[in-house]
Amino acid sequence: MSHSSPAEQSTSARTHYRICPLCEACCGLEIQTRGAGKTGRVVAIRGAANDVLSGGYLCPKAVALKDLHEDPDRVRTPLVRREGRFVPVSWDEAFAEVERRLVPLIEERGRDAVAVAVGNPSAHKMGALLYFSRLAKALGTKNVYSASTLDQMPKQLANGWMFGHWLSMPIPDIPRTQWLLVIGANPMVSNGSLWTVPDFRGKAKGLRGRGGKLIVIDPRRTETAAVADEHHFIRPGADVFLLAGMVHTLFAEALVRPGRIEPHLAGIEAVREATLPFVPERVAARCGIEAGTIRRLARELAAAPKAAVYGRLGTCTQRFGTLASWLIEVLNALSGHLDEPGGAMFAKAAAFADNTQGPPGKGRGITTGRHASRVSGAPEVWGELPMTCLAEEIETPGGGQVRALITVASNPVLSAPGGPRLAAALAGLDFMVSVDIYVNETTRHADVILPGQSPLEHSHYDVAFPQFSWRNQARFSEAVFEPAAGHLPEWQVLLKLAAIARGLGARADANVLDDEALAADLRKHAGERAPSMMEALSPLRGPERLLELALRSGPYGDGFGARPGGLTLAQVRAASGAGGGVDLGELQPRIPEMLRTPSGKVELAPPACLRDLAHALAALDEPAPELVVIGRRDVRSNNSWMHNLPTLAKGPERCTLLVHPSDAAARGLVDGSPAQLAGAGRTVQVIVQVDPGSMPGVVCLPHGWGHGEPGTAMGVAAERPGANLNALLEPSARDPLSGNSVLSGGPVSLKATVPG
Ligand SMILES: Nc1nc2c(c(=O)[nH]1)N[C@H]1C(S)=C(S)[C@@H](COP(=O)(O)OP(=O)(O)OC[C@H]3O[C@@H](n4cnc5c(=O)[nH]c(N)nc54)[C@H](O)[C@@H]3O)O[C@H]1N2
Ligand SMILES: Nc1nc2c(c(=O)[nH]1)N[C@H]1C(S)=C(S)[C@@H](COP(=O)(O)OP(=O)(O)OC[C@H]3O[C@@H](n4cnc5c(=O)[nH]c(N)nc54)[C@H](O)[C@@H]3O)O[C@H]1N2
Ligand code: SF4
Ligand SMILES: [Mo]
Repeated sequence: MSHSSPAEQSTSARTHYRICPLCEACCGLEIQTRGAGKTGRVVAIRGAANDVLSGGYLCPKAVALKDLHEDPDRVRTPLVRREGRFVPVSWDEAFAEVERRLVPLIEERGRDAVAVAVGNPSAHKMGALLYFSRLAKALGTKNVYSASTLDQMPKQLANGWMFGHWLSMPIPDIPRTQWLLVIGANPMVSNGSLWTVPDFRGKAKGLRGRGGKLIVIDPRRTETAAVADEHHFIRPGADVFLLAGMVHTLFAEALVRPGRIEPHLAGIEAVREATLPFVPERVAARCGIEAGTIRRLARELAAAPKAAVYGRLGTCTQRFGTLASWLIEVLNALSGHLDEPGGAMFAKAAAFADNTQGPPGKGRGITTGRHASRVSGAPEVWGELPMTCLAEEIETPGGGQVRALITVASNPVLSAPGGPRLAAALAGLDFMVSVDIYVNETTRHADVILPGQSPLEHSHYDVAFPQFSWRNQARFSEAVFEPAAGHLPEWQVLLKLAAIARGLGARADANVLDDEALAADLRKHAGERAPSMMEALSPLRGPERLLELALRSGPYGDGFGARPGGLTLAQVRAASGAGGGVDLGELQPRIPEMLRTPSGKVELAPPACLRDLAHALAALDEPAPELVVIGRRDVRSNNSWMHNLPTLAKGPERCTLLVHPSDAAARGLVDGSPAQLAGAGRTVQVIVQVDPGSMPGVVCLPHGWGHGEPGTAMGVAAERPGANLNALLEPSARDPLSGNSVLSGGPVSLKATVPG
């Protein structure tokens, strides 16, 4: 294996296996290192060939983990703002500063005066994900915000209503399907979302190789469309009409055949009635898809023995995002493909999945609207308010006004519509804390920055992603490097902040708090068995202890001795340490066992969806703006924070505006033209890239750019700042059911930049 001379083969050369934390594909990596501690270096990063989920696949981002670990701009010590400048301080000083500023603010202004915002990278850090809720609970604030309302809340809400839990997501059983319709997703680039599917390219090739068919619906001829059998442009935001037209066709042409799950479905007749007006001929113009095509897609779906419809970001980030997410699963159910091998199936995760806990087949279901945002009255959804309400909650005086903010791995100044307005609001806060790894567009406004560890410095297990993985599995990653002396893991940082919020003081011991919280949880859920379980878990601490509990009490677990031979953390550790993980097999049918609705049925016709469908019908004939903007992702980028990694930042300019040749010609633009793109009262400078694969009337700019703001410290990113798409999107444009932002189809105008 090693080609180095004996002298170079120091005992410190090692191979580690680590789940990649950079996107939802969760690829297993093989990381070679040399040395330890401060001098520890990553020598090579490859795909782990025997990984049970990803089988050796990786993308260019994984290699940049080395850059991330070594990035000189990554914050490694707590920072406190003194006289306008960040000064490095000890952890004790940083927490003392938080206590000094936060506690009186809560006493004077009340708990809702402190907002908390959590972002995407936390989903890839076991400690951050498992302990964020402890912080939110300790704060006791209504002002909880996250990236979910810039992303997947519509899908969570629709599936929550239909199946009884927020994370019960049907996913295509891609190794067995013969017909796959992908709507508003680009897994060739994103590597899948709410569908953990490393190497989508290989799997799509397999599907087509066995005579199957892949169809893509997208306003851009994407990288995924390029490997598909068919691609249809759709006008941004029109998915609800296409999908309702397909459901209509299934009923009109007597193609509704749910099959095995029929006895478990409620509301079929209500769906039929509600979709009656959505005749394909009536919706075709709004979609930009011919009526004949809409009917044919419905017929092919019904006729295919194994088929699935999958929708993602593009179907969520629109006015009728919840409806689109709902109708996708209605199509799967009515055509007999829901919960069938080769269809849209549910994973069965080894740990942390609510649809494996409690009595099977029935549950409390979900509720929303337990409170509402103060200014816009937006309903709470899964304990959160829409991210785009944060700025107005800071700006608007009155009782409950937000005066302090804690961000955890969140960069809403770039990732949320109305970013520049939010930045101005943040500048006016009384106090702000960021748990983050960079001084960026958002965290530059903080008074205290508490640095997260490098992902190579802590152990990891994916809490969420096995709940939607293409194959059931359990994998654990040990830390690759020891953290620097005294660098607290994020779970301890969050517990310390929680202790301060609860009035226990900055000196509270995170380990003691952790023991207390777990003991209380066990007393509540395990009753008499609590003391013996606590004892059994005692060798572990923090997130690893929660994981051991979840695995052993999970569906494959040893039940703390009740099911000898069942999973324990030690087993998962051992199997993962060798670079494979535990394979738990292909997806299995799970209805009715996985249902957690109060009725014990799949609720095909949630009342709120039926009501909103009437609004969609009323909006069918609204005039279309002349030019709209959509977003895109790039393999070498990830949302807003990986532009500082040299391996990914080099190469061609990535933040370009794709423009159809006819739209470019009409404005006198050519490839490389500088241009002004305006929307929602703001203008940004862009570079035009003429693209015949764009839909006429639709321009496309990636999000997460707009670096180089004063006060940021990301040197590489500032060299090629790019333009902030979210400056041009209207923050009040939301799907009212889920509170999710409309990121797709915002009206814009475009003109050449006049030199001078
Ligand atoms: N217009 C438009 N806007 C979009 C989207 C779109 O498609 N179009 N996509 C949306 C989607 S899907 C999402 S998920 C959001 C993402 O938006 P955010 O949740 O805001 O995530 P990022 O933009 O990736 O910013 C991540 C932040 O976490 C920090 N960070 C990175 N790693 C770590 C770590 O290990 N620990 C800690 N503590 N901090 C870390 C980074 O420095 C950065 O501040 O953007 C959304 N915004
Ligand atoms: N390389 C890379 N990978 C990533 C990320 C990244 O930034 N870079 N981000 C990660 C995150 S946080 C997420 S949430 C996932 C998202 O993963 P995906 O859901 O695959 O999201 P996108 O790649 O943005 O693809 C969305 C598609 O929807 C299309 N679209 C836009 N508007 C509409 C519409 O109205 N209707 C339809 N039908 N389509 C529309 C867009 O053109 C785009 O092709 O990717 C993750 N993976
Ligand atoms: S696709 Fe790339 S970024 Fe995503 S998990 Fe795999 S290696 Fe990491
Ligand atoms: Mo996302």
